[in-house]
Amino acid sequence: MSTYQFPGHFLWGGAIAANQTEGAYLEDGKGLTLVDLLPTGKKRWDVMLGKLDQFTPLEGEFYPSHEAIDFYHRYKEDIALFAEMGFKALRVSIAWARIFPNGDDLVPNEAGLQFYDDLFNELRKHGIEPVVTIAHFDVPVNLIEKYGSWRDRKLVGFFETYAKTILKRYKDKVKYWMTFNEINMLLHLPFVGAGLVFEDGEDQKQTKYQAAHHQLVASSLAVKACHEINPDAKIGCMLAAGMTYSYTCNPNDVMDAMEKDRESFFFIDVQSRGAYPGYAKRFFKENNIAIKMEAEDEALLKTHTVDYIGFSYYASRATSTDPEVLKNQTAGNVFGSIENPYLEKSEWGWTIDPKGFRITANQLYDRYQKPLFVVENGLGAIDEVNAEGEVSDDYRIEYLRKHIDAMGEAIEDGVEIIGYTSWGPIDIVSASTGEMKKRYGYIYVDKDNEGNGSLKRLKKKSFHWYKQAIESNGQNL
Ligand code: BGP
Repeated sequence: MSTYQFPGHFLWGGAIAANQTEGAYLEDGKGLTLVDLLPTGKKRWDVMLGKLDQFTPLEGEFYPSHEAIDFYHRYKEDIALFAEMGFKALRVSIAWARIFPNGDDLVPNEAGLQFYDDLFNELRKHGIEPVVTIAHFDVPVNLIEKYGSWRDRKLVGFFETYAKTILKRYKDKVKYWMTFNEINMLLHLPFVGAGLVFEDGEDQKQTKYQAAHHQLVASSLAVKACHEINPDAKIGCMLAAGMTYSYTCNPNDVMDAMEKDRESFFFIDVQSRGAYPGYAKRFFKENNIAIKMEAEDEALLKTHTVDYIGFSYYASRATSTDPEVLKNQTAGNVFGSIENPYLEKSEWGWTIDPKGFRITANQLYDRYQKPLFVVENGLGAIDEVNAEGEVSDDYRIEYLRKHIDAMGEAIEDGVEIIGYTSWGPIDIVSASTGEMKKRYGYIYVDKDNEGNGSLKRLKKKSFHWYKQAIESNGQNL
């Protein structure tokens, strides 16, 4: 029997992103974003790593974001299902290119603005709080082609205009905001995180950290604007979290694990504490990285820090400095990791580690002393519709039960957590693979990897389980 208690106004719900869900990729004036250029398969990875400089869509290739699950036209039906589960919150993202199709337009696209008005109205009608990510992996293509994306300081201004536009427009409808989804992803998937495509021989580290600086400044400008526009609103950062274990108690391994975690904390240290940490300055010096700043940047970062720490947690990582141990790399992870013999893995090689979730939450709270918001967590798995037309996803229930329990334990440890929006409450396109077969949902969507299917929605077994978890405020798991 658990001893923990979730807070009374805990924001239970789910999280989706525009580019993985909406489809309608050129409808009502929307411009192309980088995700619209990501096909399925191996080429997707090449582009995501910024390896290709030619990313024109090719005839015959399948681009999953183009239709996704057609949420753009079906959101009412989907929101009704979320409401039936008792959702208190839905995390969505706004597609930058629905609002500014080219990213550098002088006036916003009214049809795009109207879509999100309608979406937020629908959520409010069901008593569901929208939690909105301003940028979730979808830089407008024009900004990549014309400016080289976030490597150019001009992106800060374009982003600020976009952020101010939506912060103003939805100020009476949205109370919770987030700036950049998984901001640390910029280091691992530079095209997805920041639209970066590298020239041959380019100093990639220099470019990435300069782009990171631009995003950090842009993020603090959004925080500033948010607080000015609506002093009651809360705006957070968003980290792809997951702690790194040291493989042994050898201090070299422990140091290595600390440094790996700091690659990610670096971003949040700036967004939450308001300054570049000493270890980052040392890293820049040792790697000949020179960040170009403008006079007001440091003051801006210092003054406009985030209100809460949003993070995703799927898996933990492990590291070693022993070349023999390093040979045992796990496949399928965006973050490099060696095999952890104590943990099971998902079909995509992601470790299943609920205790790591509790440790991660404690780590983040110890470090930042700000409310945490778990804005992604879940199990990507292959689901089968059985002969009775049902999906018995007990493995998913098992994963979520253990993770929600671990979150309860973290709360009992004294960690302040304001909400939990599990990833992909309805099946959507996978970000890393572009596949439909990697499913996270409580609601099944009839669509396959090649884009075939009726798009019909079907409640899985986990639908009823999550409903009861929410109803009991996390007591009945
Ligand atoms: C995070 C992203 C999401 C997402 C999730 C699951 O990195 O913020 O956009 O999709 O991971 O990843 P995947 O879809 O690759 O399984």
